[in-house]
Amino acid sequence: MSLFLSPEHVLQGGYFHATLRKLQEPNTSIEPHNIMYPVFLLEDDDAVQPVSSMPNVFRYGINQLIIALEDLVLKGLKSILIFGIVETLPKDPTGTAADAPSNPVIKALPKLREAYPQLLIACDVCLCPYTSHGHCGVLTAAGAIDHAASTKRIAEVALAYAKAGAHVVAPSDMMDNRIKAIKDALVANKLQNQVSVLSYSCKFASCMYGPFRDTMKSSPMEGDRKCYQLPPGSAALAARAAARDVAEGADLLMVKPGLPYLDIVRQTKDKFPNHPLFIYQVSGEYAMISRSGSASEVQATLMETLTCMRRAGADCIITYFVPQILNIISNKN
Ligand code: PB1
Repeated sequence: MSLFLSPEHVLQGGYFHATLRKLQEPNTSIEPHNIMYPVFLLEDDDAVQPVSSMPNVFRYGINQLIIALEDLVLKGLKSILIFGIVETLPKDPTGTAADAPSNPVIKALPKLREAYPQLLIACDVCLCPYTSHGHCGVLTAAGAIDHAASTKRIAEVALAYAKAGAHVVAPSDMMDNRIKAIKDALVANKLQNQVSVLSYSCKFASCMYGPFRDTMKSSPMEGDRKCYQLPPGSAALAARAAARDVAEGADLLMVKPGLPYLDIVRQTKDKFPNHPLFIYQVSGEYAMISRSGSASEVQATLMETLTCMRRAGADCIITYFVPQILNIISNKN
């Protein structure tokens, strides 16, 4: 047996230098267009409220959100995802406030479009922040999801946000066939070439949404969301959900939560390489990383996590860490 390993077994010559390492990590860069900033919008235009369970995350009225976004846009922010929160508007079984003219999202969209013409503005579309029962759809008298009523209602809300100025509507409800209902509504209103549909296609019934539900006051009053969000152990249902949404016309796909579901990210990207794929790094993931150590340790853990998400196939990562990431990118440049 030779004293020397065969040459092809000596790998360190391929990554001893930083530039070589970059060449070994294709498609994992983190640039401003690879991140999307989720923001919470209150009814009170001038309010700013910290989110106790999520350090450095705030709930804003539109006037304060416009101020808060200014520095981030200067640092390169490319896209945001808006979640409306109602405190005075009434909640009811069909989520009437979701597309009421006084809804904070509908009121904010024209102002955001005017303040930041280049910013891509996505709106989460769901009933749970607006329903008295806290579920993401409309319920039957027996308390089950009313499929037809839910998809009709979700499409109505998506169309209202599209008409108010959203570039992207992102239905997070997980109802079957809501993508087709939304696309049909956009086509019927001649908006299909001005508004994109970002489907929360592979969204799991995760226990990592707690901080979000606390700040949104959007937990189900009874039961859970396991009959419409995917079972965490089912890669098969995730594959079928993504195929369903692609067939119904989704422009953009998503896997949510992120880090524990990178196998789903890879399977989705391999199956649908021509659809931009988003990961939602959810509130529970944010809380875990935020508390993972010193500021420098949090930064290192965050960037490693984002690199792994990009390696798994994510094109864009929805993350509450956007301000920190933009600072890291700015400092690098
Ligand atoms: O950061 C997060 O935890 C996001 C939670 C997510 C927002 N799209 C939802 C998950 C849930 O509460 O079930 C909201 C569902 N419409």
